[in-house]
This record gives sequence, structure tokens and C-alpha cells, in this order.
Amino acid sequence: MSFFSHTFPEISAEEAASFIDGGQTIAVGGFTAAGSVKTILRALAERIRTRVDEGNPFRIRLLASASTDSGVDDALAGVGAISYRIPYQSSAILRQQINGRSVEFVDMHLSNMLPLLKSGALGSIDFAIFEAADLSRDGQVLITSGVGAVPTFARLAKRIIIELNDYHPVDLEGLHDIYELDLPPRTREIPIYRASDRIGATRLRVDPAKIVAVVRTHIPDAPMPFQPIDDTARKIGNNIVDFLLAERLAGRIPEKFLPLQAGVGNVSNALMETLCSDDAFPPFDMYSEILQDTVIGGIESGRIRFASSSGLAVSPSVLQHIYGNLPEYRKKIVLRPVEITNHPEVIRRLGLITINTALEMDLWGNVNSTHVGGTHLMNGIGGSGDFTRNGYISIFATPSIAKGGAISCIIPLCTHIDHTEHDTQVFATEYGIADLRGRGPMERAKLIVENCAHPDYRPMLRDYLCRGGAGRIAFDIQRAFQPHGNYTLHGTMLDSPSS
Ligand code: 0RQ
Repeated sequence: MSFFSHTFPEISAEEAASFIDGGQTIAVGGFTAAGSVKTILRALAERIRTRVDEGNPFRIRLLASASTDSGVDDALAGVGAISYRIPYQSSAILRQQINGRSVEFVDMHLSNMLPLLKSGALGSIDFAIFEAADLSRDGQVLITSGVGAVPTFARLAKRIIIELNDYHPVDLEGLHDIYELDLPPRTREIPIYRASDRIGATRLRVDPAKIVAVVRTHIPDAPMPFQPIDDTARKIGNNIVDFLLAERLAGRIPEKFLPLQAGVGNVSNALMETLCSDDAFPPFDMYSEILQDTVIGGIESGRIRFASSSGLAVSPSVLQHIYGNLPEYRKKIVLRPVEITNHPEVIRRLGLITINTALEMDLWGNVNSTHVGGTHLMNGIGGSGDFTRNGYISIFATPSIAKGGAISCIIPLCTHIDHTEHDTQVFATEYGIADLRGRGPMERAKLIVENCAHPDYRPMLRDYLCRGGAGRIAFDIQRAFQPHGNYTLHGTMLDSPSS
């Protein structure tokens, strides 16, 4: 790499988009909507829309760190421009195309994508396109609100285009901790012993010769707003608080507590608020991959001591609050590459308490986070597997029912399994907790039915267990998916009175 002083051509988003050809692999920066690329992929989508009208469309292969904001996935999927996508998404339009099999989507543990990319197993990257708050002439990049996989994308890509977004202040310097891992056999340990440890650089160093263009912008991040926090999520949160406090009282969690990880979505956002507003819960650290609004509230109230993550997926007013108080927040927050936030070594060493959300959980301890009815992708596994498999205590939470009670989220067997009975430890719903640790299948099943299932569904689940087949596990091949069959036929998972 040569780090001579460079001047980078400043061009429009449309000109930058014109560099991209059909069939190329584009890796976009940001992490969820945090630091997502704002203009170039929109301009590319417009260019492809014109090509569609002319009968000459093209498609690209798209890599991101996780999900993106609407300027990437929605814009490109809206003109049918994505042929291949990894490792996680949350776009309604893209979801439809994935489920319609017109886009090849690979649902990957976020921590697995980077070593696979580095090894060459996922092919090469033509362009890395990502946001910066500042860029020096020798290629030192100040990343914005989402780090994700940017360091790896930038190193592996043949060419780099940077969106220089001055909405993000240059004072961000010091919030990031950029550290990259080598491939085996040169992989070294990651010397993080506390969530707040810093081990890398504040800026990403890229080869300036690879930067082919800079596009200037002034645009805020646009994360999806959360649903208002409801009573069910509050009850789930209270059950988790009670469980964790009991674990602490029993001496299985130290007095000063262990760092927490919390997943994505409405339920997770509500859980964090409950944890942060319960006076009995002690102050704690977060070692997570994404920080949502409620975490910043927890930092403000002093309930969260420190938060390590790969992105700030917070609403614009909360981001402005952080940016207005950077000297304080630099002491409270660090943004790291997803390779580090989700690395099994660190998760296990720190002894994380992980809390993720499920679509459905079965009687044996398996969890489906990704595929409705076993067939239709919702978002993807994201980092939930990275944290669950390596956590000190791994919790899965879900409301006991969905769609107004037509669906039970506790079912005899998951229609798709993301997290196996060997990885999960604790289930939580608004009715209670099933602590599965150290328990065999039949005991687990009874606990899950009696403590977690909705009362309307308990008779059906008890009946399934009573009449289940012989063997270590009461698995009944004829009836395991009967609730799902009921839902397809009658619009409710409950047995009809005649069956
Ligand atoms: O449907 O949107 O039509 O109303 O699923 O459900 O209750 O709003 O829950 O927003 O917390 O998302 C698992 C999807 C939960 C998310 C999931 C329907 C329900 C609703 C959403 P509507 P809620 P949330 C690391 C962690 C995987 C990735 C992960 C997720 C919609 O948490 O994507 O954990 N997790 N990453 O009605 C059919 C069921 C259902 C159901 C709920 N059993 N069957 N529909 N719904 N249960 C972070 C990262 O990786 C970045």
C-alpha cells in the first residue's frame, strides 16, 4: 500500500453511479441505517430505472454489513437491480423478491461473513462504497455512525468511492476503535477484557490510490421508527429483570453484573427500556452490535455505564444529542467493526448476557428467528447466532402470541431452526421464564408450556406432549406442524372444536 498524498476527484452521485456495471459486486458501508450510503446507490437505482425503460436493465451483487436504510436495499430492489445479497436485510421490497426467488439471499451469521470474504470464498469486490465524516489526503478515513464491515470491504475492494457526509461532525474522531483480524494461521487474540477497552485506531487507513471518487453530502441517517412500547413487551422485560436479579442473588452473576447484548426490533427496544427503568436492576455495560434509542436513554440516566457496538441506530434527535455532547459520549461509547463486536472469543471472554427475539420457539428449545411458517424470510439471522452460541447466559424473548392470538409463538416444532436446543438456554414471554439450562427434553417441554405459552394454547400443547411418540423426545411426525396447518386452513393455530 502506498500512502502518498492524494487529491480525490469530487464528483456527483450520478457520475459515481455511472462507474458501476452490471454483474459487479458492490459492498456498501454502514450498519443498519447507521452510516448507510445515502446518494450513490439511489442514483444507481435511477440509472437502472432508465435502463429498464430502455429494455436494457442490469443487476448487481450486493454485500452490506447487515441491513441498510431505504437508499440502498429499497431503492435498488425497487428497480429489480439486486441479483445476490448477503448477509442480512430488513427491506420489505427486497424480502418479497427473496421470497419470490428472484434474488439469491444467503442468510449468514454476521461474524462468519468476514473470514469467508477474506479467504476469497465469496468472490471479489469491485467497489466498496461507504460514508466518511472526514478523509485525509493519505487515506485516513473517519467513519460515521456505523462501522460494520467497512474496514474489510475497503481493504478487499478493487476500488473505493466515499460519500463525505458533513452531517456527521469531524469531532466524531475518537468514537471509533478500528481493529482488523488476519486470516489463520496469522490470527491473533483480540485483547478486549472489558466492554470499554480500546485496542485499535480511531481512523481507518485505506490505500488512497484505490479511492476513485468522493461524493459530498449533508444527509442525516434515517432509521425506521419503533412501535410504541406495549404492555406485553414491558411484562417480558419485567420477567427477564426478575430472572437476572435472581441469578445475581444466587451468585451466578457477579454483583457488578455482566455486559448485556440486545438484539434488533420493537421487542428488543422495549426490553432495554424496561431494564433501564427498573430501579432494582444494577448499572451495567453493553457489548452489543447495535445501539437503539433506549440504550442512549440508559446512558443518560446512568443505568448503562458504557456501550460498545458497531453502529448507532438511533433516531435523528438522539443522534444530534450524542453529536452535541461528544466529549462525554467518547467516554461512554465505542464503535467497532462487526468482526470484533460479534467475535466468539470476546463474547465468551466477557461473559455476555444475550437477549434476542424469536419468531417462534419450540418445546425442545429450538428457535426460529428468520422464516415465517418455515418458508418466508423475515429479516435474517444477523448477529443473533453469534451472541447466542457464545453467551454466558443466552435468552430468547417473544410475545407468546402473534397476529392477535391467531398464532402461538410456542409451538411443538419450529418450522425453521436458526438456534438449536444446544445453543439456547432461557426462554422468556410475558407469562414467565423457562430456564432450560441443564434440563432434558421432556422437562424442558413442560416448563416451556406451563411458564411461557399463552393459556389459550396450553391445552393443545399439553395434549401434544401426552400423545407424542415414544422415545427420548415426544415427537409426533403427524402432528408436529398441526398448528401451522390449522393456521393455513382456518386462520388460527388453535384446533377447531371438531378436530
Ligand atoms: O408482523 O410487522 O406484520 O406486524 O413478525 O414482530 O413482534 O414487532 O417483533 O420487531 O422485535 O422483530 C424476530 C423479526 C422480531 C427480529 C424479529 C410477526 C409480527 C410482526 C415482527 P407485522 P414484532 P420485532 C442482532 C440480533 C433476527 C435477527 C436478530 C429479527 C413481525 O428480532 O429479525 O435477532 N431477529 N438480530 O406479527 C408469523 C410468528 C410471528 C410472526 C411475530 N410466529 N409467525 N409472524 N410475527 N411472530 C442484531 C442484528 O443482527 C443487526
